[in-house]
Amino acid sequence: MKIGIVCFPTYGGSGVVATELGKSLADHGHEVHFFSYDYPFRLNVFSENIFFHELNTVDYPLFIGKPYDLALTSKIIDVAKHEKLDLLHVHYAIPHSVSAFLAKQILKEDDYYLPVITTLHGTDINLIGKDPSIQPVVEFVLNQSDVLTAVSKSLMQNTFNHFKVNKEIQVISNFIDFSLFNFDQNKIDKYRSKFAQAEQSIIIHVSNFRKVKRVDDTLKVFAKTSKDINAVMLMVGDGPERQHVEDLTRSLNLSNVVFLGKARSVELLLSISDLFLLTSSSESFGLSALEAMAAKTPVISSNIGGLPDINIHNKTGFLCDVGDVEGMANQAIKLLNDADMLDEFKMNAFEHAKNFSIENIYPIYEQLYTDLLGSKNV
Ligand code: GMT
Repeated sequence: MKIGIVCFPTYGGSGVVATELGKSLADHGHEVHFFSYDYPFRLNVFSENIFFHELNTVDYPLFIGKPYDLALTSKIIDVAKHEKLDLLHVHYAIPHSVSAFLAKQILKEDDYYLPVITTLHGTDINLIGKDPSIQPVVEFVLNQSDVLTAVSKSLMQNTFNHFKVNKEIQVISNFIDFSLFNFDQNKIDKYRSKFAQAEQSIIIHVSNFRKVKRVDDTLKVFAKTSKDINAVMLMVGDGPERQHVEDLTRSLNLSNVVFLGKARSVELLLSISDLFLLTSSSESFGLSALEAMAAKTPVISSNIGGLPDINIHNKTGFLCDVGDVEGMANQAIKLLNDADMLDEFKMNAFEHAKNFSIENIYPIYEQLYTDLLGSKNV
């Protein structure tokens, strides 16, 4: 098959999932064309089956910003026609499914039929998508997409709650490529010693530092935990809240917090850690928590969205109410104070994460494409 994939190139779950799926498709012999405004950061392989199409956005004094969605539409039309794409898979509804719909309509004028799959990821539905300024457009294009998928049951349910969607939404979980987590113990020990002494625990948080992640709660959980536990906190990622959280770290006089920014070696950083914290107010899936578990790191997280499907309470970690800093800190102290329990949770986390391996999820997407191309409705 010749497959177009539209995604954001940045340090976020939807871009990771789209890129890893594209890499797997290429490994299975499909031709994959990525569309994005920059080179996707996880597209770090060479394959004769992978092509990247960067958008050419125009700057013009009358516009507020650059018309990204129009540039994307035009690029899809051009590549679909010349490369003869069989289908287009867009990740994150806004504005990608709008551009996909427009491109599909324009291509129809030339009797070219381009089936579209939209994968819903999170804030495209739960936050920005339901804003009245764009809600009707999002609702319309969701219904126009040939296939809709969501990364969790919770996101599927929220989509039906917020939008009048008149078609099925297939739930396909996010996945993990376990080969990225294959470090030998020497490497882990060596890397760990760069951040912590032997007697110290490492607690980690990875996100894009947006308000929805409630990173100040993460820091407050660490502040309380570190009163009882000798620990270091690694803050990985960057985003709008980072400065505020760094300021809070200083005002709380926390010297053992390290901000690493958009580190490339996230899998290794997760592998040297003892505990992952994710205090978000909304999380449709929580890929970062699943990645932590794939690295044998238990998770203390909020109990919202898709997180309870990944983080099994009292087994792979603990779930607490959003904002329950005290509860999360108490669970962290309990876990980090009990070496046997910690070892057991590490193995439980790893075992549960295996249910989400790419080998389990990839065939579902491939089948979806095959069924779509075989269906009469396209
Ligand atoms: O929707 C977002 O906030 C961005 C998106 C991303 O690109 O990182 O995150 C969402 O999609 C991820 C991949 O499917 C999920 O793991 C995240 O839980 C989800 N984020 C939220 O729901 C806040």
